[in-house]
Amino acid sequence: MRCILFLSLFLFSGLINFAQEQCPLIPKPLEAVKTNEGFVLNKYTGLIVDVPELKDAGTYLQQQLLRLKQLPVGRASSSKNTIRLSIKKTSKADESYELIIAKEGITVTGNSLAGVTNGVSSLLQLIVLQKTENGDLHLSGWKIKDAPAYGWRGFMLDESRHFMGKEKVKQLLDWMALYKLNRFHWHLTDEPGWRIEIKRYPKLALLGGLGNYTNPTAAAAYYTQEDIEELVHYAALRNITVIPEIDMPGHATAANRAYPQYSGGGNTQHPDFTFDPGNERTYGYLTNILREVNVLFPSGMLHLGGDEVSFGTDKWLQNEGIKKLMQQHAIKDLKGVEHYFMERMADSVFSMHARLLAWDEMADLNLPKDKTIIFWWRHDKPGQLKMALDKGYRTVICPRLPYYFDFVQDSAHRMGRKWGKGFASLPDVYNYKVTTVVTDKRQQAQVLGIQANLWTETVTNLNRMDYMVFPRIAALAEAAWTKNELKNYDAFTVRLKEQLPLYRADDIYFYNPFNPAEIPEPVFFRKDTRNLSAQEN
Ligand code: TNX
Repeated sequence: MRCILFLSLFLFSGLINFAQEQCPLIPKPLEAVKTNEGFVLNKYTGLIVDVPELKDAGTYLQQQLLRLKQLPVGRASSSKNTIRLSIKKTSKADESYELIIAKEGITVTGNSLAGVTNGVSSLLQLIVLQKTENGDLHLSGWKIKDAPAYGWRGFMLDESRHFMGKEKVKQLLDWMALYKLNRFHWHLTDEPGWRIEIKRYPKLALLGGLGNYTNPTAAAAYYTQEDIEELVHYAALRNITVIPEIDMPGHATAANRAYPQYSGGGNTQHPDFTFDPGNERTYGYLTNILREVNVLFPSGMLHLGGDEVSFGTDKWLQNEGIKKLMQQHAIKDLKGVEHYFMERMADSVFSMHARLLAWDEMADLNLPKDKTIIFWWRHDKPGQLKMALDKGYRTVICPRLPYYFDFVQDSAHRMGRKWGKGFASLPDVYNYKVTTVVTDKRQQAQVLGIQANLWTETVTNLNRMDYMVFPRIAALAEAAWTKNELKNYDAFTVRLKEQLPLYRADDIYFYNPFNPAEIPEPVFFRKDTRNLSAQEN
């Protein structure tokens, strides 16, 4: 009995120790050793950026220190009391970094701008977790060596169903960066609304931008090309690549409202759902649109959707143009027409020297595997993932369960999707292992990474968006960044608890997994007062 008591006491104190000593960062780093010499950060601290190549990482750090902590850190000339950003060797794709916080100063070293930016994000997270006392921020000493498990750590936002707006997107990008998520997939077109200005076809935004999923008469909402430039730059400073999605040939209703001459029709449930693959002009029209999009998004990646086309192909069989096309090219069925369409559009994408990204339906085609990336979303169709990998495509893993964030995260929740009884709980998001769906080692190397998708049919306002995103975004980040062997859900929740005050301070209306019954006060998003020091006021 005594022995058991001692043993449990021992284990318990071990647990406390562990809770105190674990590095508070999310996602958990590869290696983090605490030292007993910390650093005092204040307005006298200076920033040294070793090479011009790291200028953006320096700007990101300075702007965030000012915004999050009201700490104006200027460029330094001497090397005392400084944060130094430096590069060891140049290797663009290498996202690893080293962060050392010691008494004499802080250093962030990487092999690329991306790596150093990741290190800056880790430093910022350690900083925002600390309170400022009389203008001083006491940081513990750390030696952190870190590298991601996956190069693709994505988040998708659907702004067609409901438009969230520039400031909310910036906030999302801030959190993505703090958690080292590096791909923002922007679903900008769908049935209810077209959300991107195209200069050659102004009605796309002006007419196509009208309405949303719950209110067809809502005022037009869309991003101007200037907005897009601003957000792409904002993301780039944070090591986030933005990938636009212009969905085709289905989910095209909003576009067809603006330019009905390119509509291929639909049915009563999904009117004007598709573009018209039987009209030769459709290809020129869509290519012109993509040319503008491709310039606005320097990622060199164009996501063309390609999902759920059969939802609205009813009218295709009566379409003279399509009949002719089928005859000319000996196409047997409507699937064949869909594939013909996508192959034509793929040629357009490749002519712009961009890569083609598409949902897993498109794995049925034989597109060039070095220029195509497939997004596996149908968790109930593992065969489709296998086919994509067997064909040699590089693949992003984003199965509905658990990576569709429009699914509820608690069985008691009603607003949001479920799959039978299935939903997307925080532990499911955290514990997901790609290796359970991709067992072959060589094929594992074709997996670029993982991504969560927020579809917004039920996300009618900014509070709802927060509720679906937070804190699952933190679990996603750790699933994408941290090696499976190092992940541990219980240890994660200890660190997650420390993040909740930060969410509160940033006016985020989040789901509290520690107190699921808690209904947060509705918050009014205040873009002008966003900072993470509110808890200190
Ligand atoms: C499927 S995922 C869709 C979306 C919906 C989503 C809702 C995909 C490629 N298509 O159009 O918004 O389900 O969960």
